[in-house]
Amino acid sequence: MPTPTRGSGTSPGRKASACTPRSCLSQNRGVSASGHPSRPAWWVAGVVAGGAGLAASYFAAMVMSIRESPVVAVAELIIKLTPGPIAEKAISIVGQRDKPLLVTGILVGLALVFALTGGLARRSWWLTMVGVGSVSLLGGVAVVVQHGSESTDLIPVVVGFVAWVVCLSVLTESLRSGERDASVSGTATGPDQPGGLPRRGFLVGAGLVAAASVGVAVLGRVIGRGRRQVEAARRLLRLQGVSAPEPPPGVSLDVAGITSWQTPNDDFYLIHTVLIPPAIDPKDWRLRIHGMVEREVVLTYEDLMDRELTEGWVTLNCVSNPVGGDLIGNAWWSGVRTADLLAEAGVKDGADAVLQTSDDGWTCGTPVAALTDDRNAMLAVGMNGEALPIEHGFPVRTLVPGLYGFVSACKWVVDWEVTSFSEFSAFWTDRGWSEQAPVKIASRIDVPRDGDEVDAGDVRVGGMAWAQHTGIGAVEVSVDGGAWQPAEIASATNIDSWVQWTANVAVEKGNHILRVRATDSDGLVQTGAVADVIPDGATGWHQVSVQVT
Ligand SMILES: Nc1nc2c(c(=O)[nH]1)N[C@H]1C(S)=C(S)[C@@H](COP(=O)(O)O)O[C@H]1N2
Ligand SMILES: [Mo]
Repeated sequence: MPTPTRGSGTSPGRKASACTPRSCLSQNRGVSASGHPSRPAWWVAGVVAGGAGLAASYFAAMVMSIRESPVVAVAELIIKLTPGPIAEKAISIVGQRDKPLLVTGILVGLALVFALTGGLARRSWWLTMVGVGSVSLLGGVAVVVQHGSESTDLIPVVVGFVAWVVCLSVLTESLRSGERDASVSGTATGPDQPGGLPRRGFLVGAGLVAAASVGVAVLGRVIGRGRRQVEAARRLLRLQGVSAPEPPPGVSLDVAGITSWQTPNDDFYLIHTVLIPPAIDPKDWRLRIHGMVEREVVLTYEDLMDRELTEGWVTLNCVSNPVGGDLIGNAWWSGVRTADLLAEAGVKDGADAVLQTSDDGWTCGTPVAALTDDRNAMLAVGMNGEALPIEHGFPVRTLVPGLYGFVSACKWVVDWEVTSFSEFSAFWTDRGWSEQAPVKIASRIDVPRDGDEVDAGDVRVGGMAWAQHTGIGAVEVSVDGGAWQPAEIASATNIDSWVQWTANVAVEKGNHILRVRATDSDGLVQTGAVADVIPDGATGWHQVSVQVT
């Protein structure tokens, strides 16, 4: 971080902070005569750095599909705070262009503020940060008071703030070192001296930052527009046949702090390799089923929706979920059975795999057997009663109960090549993961949490367990490696969803280790042997340590 500099000869601090923008400028101008001809360069640094902050916040807002940039939030706040008569007067003067004019006015005002912070940075970095912080805070407040805002809407403001500070720090540092050189040599070879290296360095730096800002803003605009259109198309969809039931009775135990049985879409874990999820309009979506088939099939979204939908509660697991981890969620999914689609295409003898490709180029290989047996493998269009969220694969993704996501749950799926495992290698298998990967039996303690302090006596322990596509038969807990004690398990409505479990265990004062293990409905007991997530899923018993007082 740059440190406050001398330079003007006046001490920074109270005096500078007390001046109005106008007097600041004139003070600066006065000082300018005393041998520091670089003032405009500092203003330029301020404007370029502030512009970078704006561009970064706009980009973040577009990528996150937040309706608008913080600047628009400020404009809306101003509109809201403007007394009616004044607003009417303004509108009668400028007419329909009131909003673009307001935004332009804010941008011009911001440019002045940016220039000021650049000038201020020369005298006091501390004061500069107060200025930058106040402006960012104003943006944050405007975002928060917007109707229906969420806390994540603040991310673009934070991104903009950081970009602003970083760029201002870098650009002013190059000016500062120029002034330092000048004062050391006692001659006027400051940043504005022709041929002076700091000056050229500064100009190149400022030019690069400005160009990058424009690039980032344009990219944000392109992404934002595509996403907005698809978001709009998604909102307008009325999915015939997609229902949104409540969780079945009995699946939820009354244990404080236990994970909810149904995972809301907003809380559902996200794993994908692309930075920016594809935005696909349903009317542009196609799935081509080809390869070792009797007849090639090309499906449109309408074709899919014309079919009978299958629905069900299914838990989706990530193979990268460590023991006790939370890369897992349970939702109500709606879609078309993959078995029906593959029957239509007619899988030829010898084909044992479907190579699935996403619109983003990601691939996975899924056994034909899992896509055609009696499990409800589906091309999903609905998640918890609404159209798939864009991040979860809108408009269509694959979902195969019992297989980890990396070998089955292709999001934004557009291509199915029916083939054989010996013929290809998919994205994660190229990176050391297994070709085939059924979900392993596992269990997790949610409460108490690792490191919690609990009262001596009976401690209520609870968590989740899953043995996908086999079903959970029993869950047991053990204290300090002692005998396994049976836990109560909630009613399991199906074999593809996780279950909640709970147990009361007696503990005495001191430090204790609680462990859990599950048994599936075939009698297979979860192994305590510890294995890493690579290549086909972690194993081992989850444990927490508690302090009993
Ligand atoms: N296109 C695409 N699909 C993908 C992935 C991906 O990286 N790209 N990741 C997979 C993995 S590893 C998992 S665990 C699941 C996660 O699905 P979710 O993000 O909807 O929870 O999606 C699968 N589908
Ligand atoms: Mo995953």
